[in-house]
Amino acid sequence: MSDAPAAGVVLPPRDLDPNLPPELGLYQVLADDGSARAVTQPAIDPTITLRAYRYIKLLRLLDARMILLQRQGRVGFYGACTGQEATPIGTALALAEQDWVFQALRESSIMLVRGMRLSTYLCQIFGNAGDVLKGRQMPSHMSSRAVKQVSWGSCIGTQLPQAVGTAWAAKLRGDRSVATVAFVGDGGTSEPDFHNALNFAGVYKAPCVIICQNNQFAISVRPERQTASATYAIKGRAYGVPSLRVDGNDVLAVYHAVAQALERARGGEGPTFIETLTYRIGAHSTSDDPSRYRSQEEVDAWAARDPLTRVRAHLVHTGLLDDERDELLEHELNAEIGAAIAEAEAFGPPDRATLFDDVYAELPWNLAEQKRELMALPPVPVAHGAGH
Ligand SMILES: Cc1ncc(C[n+]2csc(CCOP(=O)(O)OP(=O)(O)O)c2C)c(N)n1
Repeated sequence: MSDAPAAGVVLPPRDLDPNLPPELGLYQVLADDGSARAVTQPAIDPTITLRAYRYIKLLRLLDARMILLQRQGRVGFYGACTGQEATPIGTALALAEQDWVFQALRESSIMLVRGMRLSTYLCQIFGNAGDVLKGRQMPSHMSSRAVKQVSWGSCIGTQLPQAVGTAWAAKLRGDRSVATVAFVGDGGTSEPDFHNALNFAGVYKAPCVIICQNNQFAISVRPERQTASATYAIKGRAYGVPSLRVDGNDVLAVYHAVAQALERARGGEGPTFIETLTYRIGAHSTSDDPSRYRSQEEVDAWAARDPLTRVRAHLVHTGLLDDERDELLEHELNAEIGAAIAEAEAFGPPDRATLFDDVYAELPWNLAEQKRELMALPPVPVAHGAGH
């Protein structure tokens, strides 16, 4: 069999010259050949590696379950992170408690790593009475003040100026401990907000980290139709923002790069821009069929560098994991997910009176009248778990 890819198949880069500048190179900790070797040796506590594996695995299993629930009509929409888990999980493990996160579509899971209960997280996906957002947001557009994560607005890119502004505000207040982290997809880099945010962050040295998950697609649009730049990371250079490209399928590389960027931010050195090079193994969302625009051969080539198998191989290699412990973990995680779904789905829909909350301190007369009329109506029967 020839090693040459079929025409049009985009394969992951290999054997990049280690002397390339960081915006053009590819920072790795784990080798990408499945050998489980570490190619660089940052001192990473093994408990971080074990937590990274646990959460990537949780997210992989959770995404699969959520897609099934969506297909069954129990969830309205879902944006999976399959194949890209190393970016949110590696980042989450590098954050300090006081940091704020401004997510795009595929980073809600950071809230789980930062302590949100799985059933509370799922209540947001169901949009029910247990949801801290009162059922007002789409699944995968979640947030929680308790874990300092801000909801995504769905307009790609708007979260970036918000994150830079929040970082700048912390700096103006003289609080050196807070940094913000914002995410954007490769498609989002074509939005004006991306450029506004990077420019402002660079000029005012805002303590933030902006992370572009280059998953090779903006729905069906590929990087070569998105940019003529050699990499996304190089765009940061134009704004005077230190930038680097990281292997987004290597959770230890993401963790280490983000931890260093956060340290720079807290040290008063300003922003960092990180491109994490990865691949969206799943569909764009539950409303997409990727077989219309890419081949299975390409998906398989990237799947061979799966972030889950890579960190697993490393843990086995270093004696921290074996098949038996892994099976036990999988069993535990599936049980945890099953119990959390049952707990979350037991909630009914949000109380209709909450429709009038959180906008006015005192309801204007016309809304007060509408509320009275709505509350006088008989209850609407809602099929259990199918109100979406
Ligand atoms: C301002 C704006 N334009 C267009 C869209 C429609 N849209 C939704 S998702 C998407 C692609 C996003 O791709 P990317 O930023 O690479 O993120 P990914 O979904 O791949 O994680 C587009 C164009 C949108 N939501 N907002």
